[in-house]
Amino acid sequence: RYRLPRHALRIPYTPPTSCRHRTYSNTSRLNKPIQISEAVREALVSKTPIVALETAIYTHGFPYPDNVGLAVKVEAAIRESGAVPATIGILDGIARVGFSQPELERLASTAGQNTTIKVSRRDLPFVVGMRHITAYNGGTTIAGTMLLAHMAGIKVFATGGLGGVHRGYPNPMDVSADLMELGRTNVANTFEVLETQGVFVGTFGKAGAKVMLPAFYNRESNIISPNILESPRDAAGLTTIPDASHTMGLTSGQLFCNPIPEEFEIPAKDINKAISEAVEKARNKGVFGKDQTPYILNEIKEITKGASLPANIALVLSNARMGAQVARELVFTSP
Ligand code: PSU
Ligand code: MN
Repeated sequence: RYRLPRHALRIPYTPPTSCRHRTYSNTSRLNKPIQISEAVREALVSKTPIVALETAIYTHGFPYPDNVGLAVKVEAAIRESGAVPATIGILDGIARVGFSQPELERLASTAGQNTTIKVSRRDLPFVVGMRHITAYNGGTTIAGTMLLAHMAGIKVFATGGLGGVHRGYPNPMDVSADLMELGRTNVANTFEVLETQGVFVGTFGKAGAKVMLPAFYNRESNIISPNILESPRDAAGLTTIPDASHTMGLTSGQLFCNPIPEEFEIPAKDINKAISEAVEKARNKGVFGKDQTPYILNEIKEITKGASLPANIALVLSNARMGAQVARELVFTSP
């Protein structure tokens, strides 16, 4: 198979016609590695509230075709809440900030293909650098998405599940890059699952009440939330800190936790049993690293006979709406 010499990546070069169809993607080598959609650009320029969204949840966290439906619904929820969605992911080897609906449907429908990669911080240079050779598609994880959102100047990001410290740590020593990214990139987030350090963490709830950090499929974990946010405005007030903290040299993110809507909660004893079984099965099968969460999510779906999906959808939509409200407050309160 023809391979492009490494140095050729740096100079304009058109391959001979004879090998073009076999070895080159239809993506021009002169295409910019990062592209921001017209809608997101306009929103940035006009200071319209924007919410960034990840795509690994579609390519690696949800089965097809539910993932396509979810992708479309999440964007709609953000628009209905008065903000502009900026879905972030890799399409044909290009890091995209903002997708059209057909593009979004196309990316989600490539879930499961071996040229569709789960893209965290470490994978970005690979998928983007290889774009002249192989047109990879990719769902960006929270870490990958935060990095690109920050680059584009987007301050609020909504999602479902944050990567964490896998059970059994330090054996295996598997800690998601999501947690490291929150430590160094100042983008605000609404999430569910949570193990973190060095980052502001607050949970939406009533001041004075005992507010627990939410678990994923149910509203309460057994950890008390270090802070309470009474409203999206509280969260926005905190998010303006990045501007101040920038001058102080602080570049960390903030994590705003939003418990799953009550009516979609799965009782802790049921879901914890499913999670333990799924984790156990992953371990026995030797599934590790980036494959672990997708495998476990799929097992939980099987064990709960599909009941985990509506819960997951509900919490993501609820977070999207909350993210939009925070982004709106941020626009109103920012200088
Ligand atoms: N948890 C979920 N659903 C998901 C993910 C986590 O309930 O889709 C995805 C997110 O994209 C998250 C990523 O950023 O998994 C974390 O993967 P890793 O542990 O490989 O960093
Ligand atoms: Mn992980």
